[in-house]
This record gives sequence, structure tokens and C-alpha cells, in this order.
Amino acid sequence: MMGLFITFEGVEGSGKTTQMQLLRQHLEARGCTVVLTREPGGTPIAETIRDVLLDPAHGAMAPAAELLLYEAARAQHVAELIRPALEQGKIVLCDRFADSTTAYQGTARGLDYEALDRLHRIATNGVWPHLTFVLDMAPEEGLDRARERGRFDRMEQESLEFHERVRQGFLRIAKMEPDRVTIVNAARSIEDVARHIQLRLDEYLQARSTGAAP
Ligand code: T5A
Repeated sequence: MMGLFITFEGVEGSGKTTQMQLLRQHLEARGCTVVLTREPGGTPIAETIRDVLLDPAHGAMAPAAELLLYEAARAQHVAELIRPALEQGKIVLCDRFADSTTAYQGTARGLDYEALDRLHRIATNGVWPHLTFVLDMAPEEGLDRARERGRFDRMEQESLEFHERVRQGFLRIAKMEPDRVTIVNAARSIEDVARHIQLRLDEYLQARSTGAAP
């Protein structure tokens, strides 16, 4: 697969969408073809699953049902959009991916990590990010940013303790996979965060050009 797959992770309102748009501009200015997408979602079927997952009226959703719906949306997204784009040599920037399931459904909800890993393998079928940015900040600050947009979705309505566990979940993944996952302090200005991301990407592309990175 010739393309480049970059994912953005972090607590609610940490600035993923903002940073993806800036990185797209940066890459397009260099002549790259960039696809922006998100999870859950990215294709019509997966967006329909997103509506079910995030509807505040679905507070009774069982944790296992939640997990399987996130993975179902991912399986469709990978098959229909991400894999074909990577095979065409494009750069795919994705707002959340399997690390979100590990942090939200694993660390925060307490579902079994091994079961999650098996489901990731089925849903992704070998498609895995080359590079991941975890935008790290205190969850209460991110939720404040998200709140300014209006009504909270079903996940945003979870307790602050839940969102703190999510944050710890992402930090755990970054510790386990330091080559793939970069922690970015997202409490800084938009420009400072963007600069950090661009520097890390340039470093990665340099390593890739010499065969030192996948
Ligand atoms: N989920 C998802 C799971 O539980 N399991 C899974 O497997 C997956 C894939 C998805 C929900 O589903 C959960 C996680 C989520 O709860 P979502 O739409 O992706 O929902 O929700 P968020 O990730 O919270 O997305 P948001 O759009 O709310 O947040 P972003 O994209 O991180 O933040 P952004 O860029 O929209 O910025 C938010 C606000 O802050 C400002 C922006 O202008 C904007 O107003 N901002 C800053 N302000 C000051 N300083 C900065 N540095 C700023 N950066 C951005």
C-alpha cells in the first residue's frame, strides 16, 4: 500500500478537526492529494451507524453493543474509503480510529483489551496508521471547548471521571507504541500545536524516504 495513513486522537474538543484542516493545507501546498475523514463515519453506512452511536436518546446502549457498532462502522469505512485511497497513493487524515476504541471502550468502559484487539484486526483487515497524533489536554478544558458548539452527544454526556480515563487510555497507547504515536500538548495555541505536528510529520517523511520508517 503506497499511501500514508495519519490518525488524530484525543479527548473531546482537543482540536483534532482544526489540526486536520491545517495539516491538509500544509500537505496540499506541497502537491499531495489528501483525503479527510472521520470515525465513526466517513461513508454513508458508517455515518448512519454514527447517528445511532451518538444519539443522546440512546443512553441505554449496552457497552458490548457500543463496541460492536464502532467496529462495524470502522469495517465499512476501511473497506469503502480508507483502503482504496491508500492504494491510490493518497494521504488519509482520519479524525479518530481504533485507538479511540481502545481508550473509550477499553480503558474507560473496562472492556477486555484482547477482545478489542481481535475486533480491531477483523475491522481493519491490515490497515493501520503509519502515524498517530494524540492531542492531549485536561478533559474539562476540551469539554468546555466542545460545549460552546451546543448540545452534548451521548459520549460527551459521560462523567468527567470517564473522560479522564479516556485521556489515560491514550497516554497508555502512546507509551506502548512511541514510534507510531506522538503526544502533542493541545492546550497551547492552534499555531503552536500545528507547528509540532508538521515537525513530527516532516521527521517521519524523512525517515520514510530513507527506509527507516514504514
Ligand atoms: N468514540 C469514537 C468512541 O467511543 N470509540 C471509537 O472507536 C470512536 C471512533 C465521536 C465520539 O465517539 C467516541 C469519541 C467521541 O466521543 P466526535 O465527533 O469525533 O465524536 O467528537 P470529538 O472527538 O469530541 O470531536 P470534536 O469535533 O468535538 O472535537 P475536535 O475535533 O477534537 O475539536 P475541534 O477542532 O472541533 O475544536 C473544538 C473547538 O475548540 C476550538 C475550535 O475552534 C472549536 O471551536 N479550538 C481551540 N481553541 C483554543 N485553542 C486551541 N488550540 C484550539 N483548537 C481548537
